[in-house]
This record gives sequence, C-alpha cells and structure tokens, in this order.
Amino acid sequence: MTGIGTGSIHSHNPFMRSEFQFPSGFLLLPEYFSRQAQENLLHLVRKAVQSAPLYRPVMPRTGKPLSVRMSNFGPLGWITSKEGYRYGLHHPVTNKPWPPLPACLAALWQDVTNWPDLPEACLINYYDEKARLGLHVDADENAAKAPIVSVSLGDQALFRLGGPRRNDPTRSLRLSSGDVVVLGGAARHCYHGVDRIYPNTSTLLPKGGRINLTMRVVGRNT
Ligand SMILES: O=C(O)CCC(=O)C(=O)O
Repeated sequence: MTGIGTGSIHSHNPFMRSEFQFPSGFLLLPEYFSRQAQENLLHLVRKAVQSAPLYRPVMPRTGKPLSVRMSNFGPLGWITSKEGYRYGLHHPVTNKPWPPLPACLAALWQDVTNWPDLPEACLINYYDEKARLGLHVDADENAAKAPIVSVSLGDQALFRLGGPRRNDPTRSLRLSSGDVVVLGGAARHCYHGVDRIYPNTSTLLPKGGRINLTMRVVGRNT
C-alpha cells in the first residue's frame, strides 16, 4: 500500500514560515480504486439511493439546510436534524432501515485498518458543484478511537485537514475519484472539511458532482 502519510510539508509561500505537520494516523491512498472498481461502487450507491434516497439534512437548532445531500449504508445512519446529531436505524424520510454495507467497502475497511469490528455506518455524501462541508471533527461515535475511512468518487474536491483545535494550521489536498483517506490515531480527532468541488474533473458521474463514502464505527454497545 503506498500513500501520503504522516510527515510535514513546507509552505511554498515565502511570507509564511509555518510548516504543516500531518497528524499521525492520516493516510491518503491515491487511486486506491481502479476505474472499473469505481464504476462498481457507483452502481452500488445508485441501487442504495433507490431505497434510501438522498435527502438534504438540516443543522441542529437553526434548521439551516446543508449543501451536501446524504444517505447511508449499514445498520446505522448518521443523522442531523433540528434536534441535534445522532445515529439512527432508519432513514429519516422513508423511515425504512438503511441498505447494508457492500462487501467491497467491508473489504476496504479490512485492508486499510486493523480495527477488529466493521463500521456500522457508511455515510453517503453527494456534493453538487456548489456544495461544501465546513470544518468539523467527527465526535458522535462512542468508538472514538476507531479510524474513519473515506472514499471519493466523481469530481475532485479540495479537502482541508487541520489539527485538534479549530484554529490550528490547516493543509489543503485535492482528492480525486478512487482516492481513499484514512483518519486514524491522532488524525481521528482533527478538524477536516471540504472547501470546494472542481466541476468537470471526472467523467465517472455523468451529471457531475462528487460522492464521498465515509465509514465509521459507532460503538453503540461500548
Ligand atoms: O467528503 C469528504 O471528503 C469528507 C466527509 C466528511 O468529513 C464527513 O462526512 O464527515
């Protein structure tokens, strides 16, 4: 397995002396999935959203809609609503159980992590060309030490990774279709988000946009 992992990158801006240290446990595996494997994954996502359609979640309290549309694979789905963030057994619109985690995503998990349990939740995020996801830390899981594994499909995205504090220095990376990111160890608790989508940078999704699949162990019994 080759990829970009822990280390530091000097800023190319001569006025900035700061150096970004990738948090330990961060791993980028470019083009982990071949084009054929990406097409197979896309087919599985399409099948899933037939029974668990993409919906637009809202922010807690304010009820402001997110620009990203969401669905989920696995027994548990991450949900945000006016009532707050939580994991739930049912799609919030159809009230049906979520479709199961595909075997190829379970195989990815076993390949890139040493975590003994499979993830209960795999969030399906769909970004159109205007969508973004603000800097955040995933903090709704009891299994806070389990890594997070995510897959990019479709148009490229500008992914930003920071540190454990919101105002820590950040580093931006372009994620392409087929790339896999692992946030384990210290990186599991670091701020991250998606600043923008680059339209027309992939032919995988005929209508454009980006799909991100994010697997998390929730640990409801821990
Ligand atoms: O779309 C991505 O690459 C990141 C997704 C993410 O951070 C999340 O779903 O919490």
